[in-house]
Amino acid sequence: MNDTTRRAVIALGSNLGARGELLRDAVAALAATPGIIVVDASTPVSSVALTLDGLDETRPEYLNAVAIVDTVLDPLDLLDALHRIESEHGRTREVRWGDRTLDLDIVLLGDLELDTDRLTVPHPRAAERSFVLEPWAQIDPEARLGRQGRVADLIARLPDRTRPVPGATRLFEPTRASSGPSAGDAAAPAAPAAPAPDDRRDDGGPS
Ligand code: A4P
Ligand code: MG
Repeated sequence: MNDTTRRAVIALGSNLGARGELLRDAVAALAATPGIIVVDASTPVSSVALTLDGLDETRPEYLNAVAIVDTVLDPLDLLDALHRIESEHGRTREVRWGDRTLDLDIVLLGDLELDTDRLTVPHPRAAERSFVLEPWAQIDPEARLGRQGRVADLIARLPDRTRPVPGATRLFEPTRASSGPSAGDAAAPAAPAAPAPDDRRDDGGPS
């Protein structure tokens, strides 16, 4: 931990298991992690699986979402926290870009620019991914991806779109204390939103 609070953007993805529940639990796990305060989180969207061979409609569809957090964790400690949450939610690693119960990526970490063996921020592939940019713009229409510019402009250049999930709800409801444009008070965590009764299902909402 350090004295600097940074605002981070975390991308969540799941295409195996109880996807909607896994994403909601992951946001709750972020909120329960010392040194992390969840500020906001999007509603899950549906996206075709992107594999190393391209978009693959024969693979299970993903639910993707984005969470905005404030954190005093050092970058690698934040990455370790995300890996711990992934492991606790059944994540295994057999194939790169393979099917997974839970993937948590750091899209942006304040204005840090890092390119190390373990961590690259801003995330090097985020600008090409509607499944990252669209849920992000949903909760922060003015968002910027570092030097790559406005998220809304990046979305406009992409060929594909995510799809809304009928009946899905936000993974976290911001409180007045936790919302706002700057990194907040790390001593005052906000509680994750209680799930809607019909939202704790495999797909994040009715089909
Ligand atoms: N790593 C480096 N930088 C970061 C970062 N900013 N955030 C390292 C998180 N991790 C970062 O990741 C491999 C290693 O990347 C980590 O150990 C960490 O040290 P991983 O999660 O083990 O494996 P991965 O996710 O298969 O690899 P990669 O290259 O990170 O994949 P991506 O780019 O995250 O893509 N299709 C849809 N529709 N929706 C998705 O969410 N996700 C992926 C994964 C592929 N296709 C998808 C989706
Ligand atoms: Mg990952």
